[in-house]
Formats: sequence, C-alpha cells, structure tokens
Amino acid sequence: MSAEFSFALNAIDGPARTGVISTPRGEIRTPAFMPVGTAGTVKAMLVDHVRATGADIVLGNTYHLMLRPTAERVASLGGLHKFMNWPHPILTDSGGFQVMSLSKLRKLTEEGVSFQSHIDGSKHMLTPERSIEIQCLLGSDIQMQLDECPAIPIEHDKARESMLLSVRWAERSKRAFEEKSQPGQALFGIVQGANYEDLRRESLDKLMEIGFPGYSIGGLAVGEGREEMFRVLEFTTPHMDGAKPRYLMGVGKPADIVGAVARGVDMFDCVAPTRSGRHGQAWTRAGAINIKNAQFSDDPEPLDPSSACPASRDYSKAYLHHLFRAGEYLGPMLLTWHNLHYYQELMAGMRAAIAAGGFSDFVAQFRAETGETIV
Ligand code: PRF
Repeated sequence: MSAEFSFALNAIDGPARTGVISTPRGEIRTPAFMPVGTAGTVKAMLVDHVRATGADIVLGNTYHLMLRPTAERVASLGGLHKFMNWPHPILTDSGGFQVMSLSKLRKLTEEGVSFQSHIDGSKHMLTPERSIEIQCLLGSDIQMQLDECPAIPIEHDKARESMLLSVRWAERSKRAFEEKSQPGQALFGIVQGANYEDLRRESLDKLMEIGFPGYSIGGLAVGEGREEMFRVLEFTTPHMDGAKPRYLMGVGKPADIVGAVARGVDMFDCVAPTRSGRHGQAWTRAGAINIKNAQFSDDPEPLDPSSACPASRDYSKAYLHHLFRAGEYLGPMLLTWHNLHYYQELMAGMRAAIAAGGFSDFVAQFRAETGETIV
C-alpha cells in the first residue's frame, strides 16, 4: 500500500465519475458513501458489520470527540482507529458545523468559534489551528478545514463575507496541517458561497489557489430543497479540479446521492441510513417504508430475500415490526444494518454502471423503481 494520498479515475460517464482514493490505511472506491460514526461508533453497529456492508471509510466528528472523551485521551490510547477498532480510513469533520447546530452560546470571530458544550456547559474555543490539532490527535486520514456554514436564506454581501472568512480559515488550516500532519494524511478545502454562482466560483478559485488534494462542497442540504441543491451543483462541479475527489457534505437520501453523482460528486456522508433506521424507516428498492406501520404486523417476507445482508434477508418484516413495537434494541440494530447495506449496494451499482458507460440507464431504472421524480 502506498504511503501517499492519491486519487485515480477509472471511468467517466457524462459528469459522473468512478475511481479510487488511495490512503496508507486502504482504498476508498468512489462514488463512496461514508457511514457517520460521530462519537467513535456507527450507532447500533459492530465495525465488522459496517465493513461487511461494503464501507471503505467512516466519518468521525471533531466536535463530539473533543468534548468526550477528548482528543488527548483518544491520542494517548493510540488514536481513533485503534480506539474504535476500525483499521480502515477515517474522515473527520472540522467541528464548526456541529458547533453551530448543537452547542449553546456560540460566538464566531475572525479567530474562530467559542462555545459551550451541549453535554456539560463547559467553555471551549475551536480555531482552524485547534481543529487541525484535534484531527491529527485523532489520527484522521482525511481532515476538513474549519469553515462557516451560514443559515439560509442569506443576502449576497453576508454570504460573501462568510465565504471569505472560510477561505481565510482554509489558509490557516493548511498551514497548521503542514506542521502537524503525518505523511499520507490529507486536508480538504470546503467550498461555500450559499446559492450564489459568483460566490461559489470565487470560493473555489481561492481554494484552488491555496491548493488541496480534495475539495468538499459545504453549505448545501441545509433546507434549500433537492432541486435547488442540484442547481448549485450544476454550476459548481464543472469548475472543480477534475483530478481531485469532490465531497458533498451531509448528503443525503438515496435520490440526493444518485442525482449528485450524476452531477459529478464522488463522496457522501449522511446520518439518514443510521438515524432513520433507528426510528423504523427502511430503504428498499421500491422506496422507503416505516416498519412500525400496522400493515407489516403479519408480513412474513424479509425486506429483501435476495440480499447478501443477514438483516435484510433473514428476518421477516413482521418480526422487525414486533421488535420496534416492543422497544427491543435489536430492531434499530437490524434496520441500521439493512439501510447501510442498501446504501452501499446503491454505491456499488453506480460504480459498476459508470464503469460500463451505462449510468443514464441506471438513473432511469432508479427513477422507475423508487418513483422518485427529481434525480
Ligand atoms: N461544513 C462542514 N460540515 C458540514 C457541512 C458544511 O457546510 C454540511 C452542510 N450540509 C454538513 N456537514 N464543515
């Protein structure tokens, strides 16, 4: 295995791409879905089962881990991979986005963001430098710059101000990363600029001038709707460096992902399969169902009899329905497992279709099977 971080494209079909990201901890096949392991665990899943669904990489969060058990403790115990028993690649988010959505009394300045913990009210400061220091203590393979993801709607001048702050933080993040990181680790810049074409362009130009081995697209999936998100992607991805991986942060539902791959995105993460699995929602080839609905109480069929995933194949819908109605832990465990497997099968299907030059047929079939109209 190479000690370098690199990205090789295998095939392109329209704007859609398939390739492989190589890291010292292993390869990531793209388009890739990264299960969210916020607090050092993909909730309700054993790591071996996460791996068996086809996941090449999982995501961790600076914000949660710095508060509990602390980055210094994880580092002294050998790093996040060892701590959570996941030897494969890990990507970490930088923390700013989570501070804004979770913490109390937060204050944003040029220096960074100060906030009070949502767990115990303790005071903390996250700067671009501290975020990188934490991500290095965790041992993250793919790190994110600290950025600001503004709430929408936002006026043009405010959006530009915020985007320029994120660019200045990108520069500081890169300097800190060059000082603290290990060979083979990578830092991605994050494109912001709300839904303004000129701002997305300016953000991208400035980030590409600083230079990163991959670029994230932030500030989307914040309530703008699928059509608007696709519109922003359509004027953003064509200007991105084609030789670098493109990561759409916090996206999404299956139709969001298929549509974003069709618009040139390579990497995704989202709590949807895990969170909704814990709440009784299961994705199937015919769309999403809620297993708690009375219609499943006598249904002897599994979610997918032809699946390679035990959760999808070996338990009837009636049993899954019963587990949820009875409040049993196994219900959320099995549906999380099923959903993650469904997502990874979807990614594998897209990779194969792009490699075979048949991605538009794949999208047409996805529409027909799921009934999704906007893809
Ligand atoms: N920035 C960061 N993390 C994120 C986002 C962002 O804009 C989003 C937006 N969907 C999710 N996660 N750093």
